[in-house]
Amino acid sequence: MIKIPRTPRRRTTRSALPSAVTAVVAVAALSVAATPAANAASTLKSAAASKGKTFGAAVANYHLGESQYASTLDTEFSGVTPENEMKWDTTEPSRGSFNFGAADSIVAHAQSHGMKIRGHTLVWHNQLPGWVSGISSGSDLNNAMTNHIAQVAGHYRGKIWYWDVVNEAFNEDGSRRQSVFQQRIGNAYIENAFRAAHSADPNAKLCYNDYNTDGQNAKSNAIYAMVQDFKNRGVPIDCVGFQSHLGSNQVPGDYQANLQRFANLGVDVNITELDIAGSGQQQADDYAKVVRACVAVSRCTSITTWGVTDKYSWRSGSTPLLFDGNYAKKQAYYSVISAFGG
Ligand code: G2I
Repeated sequence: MIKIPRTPRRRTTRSALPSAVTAVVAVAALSVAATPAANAASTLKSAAASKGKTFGAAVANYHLGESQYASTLDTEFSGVTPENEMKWDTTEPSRGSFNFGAADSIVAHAQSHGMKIRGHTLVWHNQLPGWVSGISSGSDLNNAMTNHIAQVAGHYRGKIWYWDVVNEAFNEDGSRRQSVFQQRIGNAYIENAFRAAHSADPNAKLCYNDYNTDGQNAKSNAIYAMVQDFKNRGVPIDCVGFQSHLGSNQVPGDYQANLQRFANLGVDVNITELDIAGSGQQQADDYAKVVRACVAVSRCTSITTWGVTDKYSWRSGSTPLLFDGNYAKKQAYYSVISAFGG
């Protein structure tokens, strides 16, 4: 804490101060004037930590060599999600042949900087290699799926905080997406995947992750029913991920209530892929709403933005992140800090 001496009353006192001291006092007084909460949290991760939360970012391994990218990540974020590197097309491009190089690099970077890791994602209809889609028998596909989970989650055993075990398995109307897994294996594929993940890494927390689930609607209701059923039957599920890819001024009014109703089922809730289109005050307000909701829900343990900088966002035209293309902090950055109470 910097103590600011009281303003000297007498001119003689002031001129007696060495000029270096005068300069320090002047700079301190200026910074106090500019930022009233001079000692409050000054990074995303410290602001989140003050409320017991982790603040993460999706990371692409091939950007880690860019110094501004890595230094922004290392300074501001306490969690990491590999953006593509743990997906099936990368980790098992042909059956039984595994490739962990890029994901291992991200994991090593995260571990050396004390960041928590969200594994993403074991079972998804997208970024799926052709050999998986080509399997015609349900039992063979189930074997391929559970083996994939055993190998990938097994490789990272003990290193993953949360795994997105199954991603985007529902349609907007609450019906099951007709993925190859759904078509060949049927409804049971989701619980089979969770059981396989639990065997492979018993200490990782296991999540179901989806988008357009940010308020109460047909899709989030269907997921809610599934989680309730899993908890009743002892299927190992620990968490629900809310991607929260949002448009401008579209945070649902019941965002917090929706997180809370899932938490009340006995699972953690994570905001897993947050990005909000827009700029300026509107974007800042939208981000603040999401952060305040997470702060208000004790089982909301982490917020992850889907990228570090607008420059590399999957929807960079919407400038949806907290750092602009030059890594400058945006208005939304400051509103996130203050929504955490910083
Ligand atoms: O689509 C946004 C996200 C929705 N939820 C699941 C997330 O896993 C998903 O992430 C995005 C990545 O941000 C993109 O980077 O998933 C996309 C694929 O569905 C990723 O895009 C892919 C491109 O389609 C490929 O052409 C490219 O080779 O990224 C690959 C690696 O740069």
